[in-house]
Amino acid sequence: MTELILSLDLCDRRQAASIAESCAPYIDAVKVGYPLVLSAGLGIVQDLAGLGLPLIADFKVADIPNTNRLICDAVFSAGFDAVIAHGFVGPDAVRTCVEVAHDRGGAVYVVAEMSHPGAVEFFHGGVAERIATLAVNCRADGIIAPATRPDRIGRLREIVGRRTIYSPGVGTQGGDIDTVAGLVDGVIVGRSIYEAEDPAAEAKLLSRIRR
Ligand code: O7E
Repeated sequence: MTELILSLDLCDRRQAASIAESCAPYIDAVKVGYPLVLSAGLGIVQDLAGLGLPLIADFKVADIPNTNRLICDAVFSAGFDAVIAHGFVGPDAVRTCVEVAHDRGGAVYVVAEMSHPGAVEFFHGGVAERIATLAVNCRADGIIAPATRPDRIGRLREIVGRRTIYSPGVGTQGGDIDTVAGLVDGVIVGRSIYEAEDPAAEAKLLSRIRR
């Protein structure tokens, strides 16, 4: 089954909670990042806890090991179930995230390659492959790979094997959900759902990938 993950990039606490609640029957997890936490505060985690869905902290953690440890400790203390980290910071920094997450019963997903056009500037030419290898070596739970470039997902899958691949970039960024769903473990969708006239109806429509 391919998971459908709602990217809740809203800046209003009540609207975010209400959209997440209406979409909950059709989704498998909620991804919360800087836009929502910086606008609404960490209390949003408690608002969303009642949904009974895994909450993924998309803070793209990218610092020295000690700072990564402090960030990840705070993430799991706040009630998140998983954290997204950058891999370009190197194995010691990623391993620290993995240690904290696994100690707390959580998961770490490492960004191997990003979905926007400019990502090719640095991620191509072997870097994404090296980050995916690093994610495996550091025992991360999975990677993030771009729905906008399905061929790249295939290449990164060769490296990570059965580890989880979550993929953002469908809909508004141009990726095709049906093409990508067969290649990954979960598809991350933001604006196509939360900007729809009826977010729950759109989530229900996209939830066909869960079959
Ligand atoms: O384009 P949308 O509205 O469907 O939102 C996509 C979300 O995925 C948004 O939060 C964005 O920050 C995130 N994202 C990408 O779009 N591309 C990437 O390469 C990586 C991410 C991301 O979430 O990384 C961690 C999962």
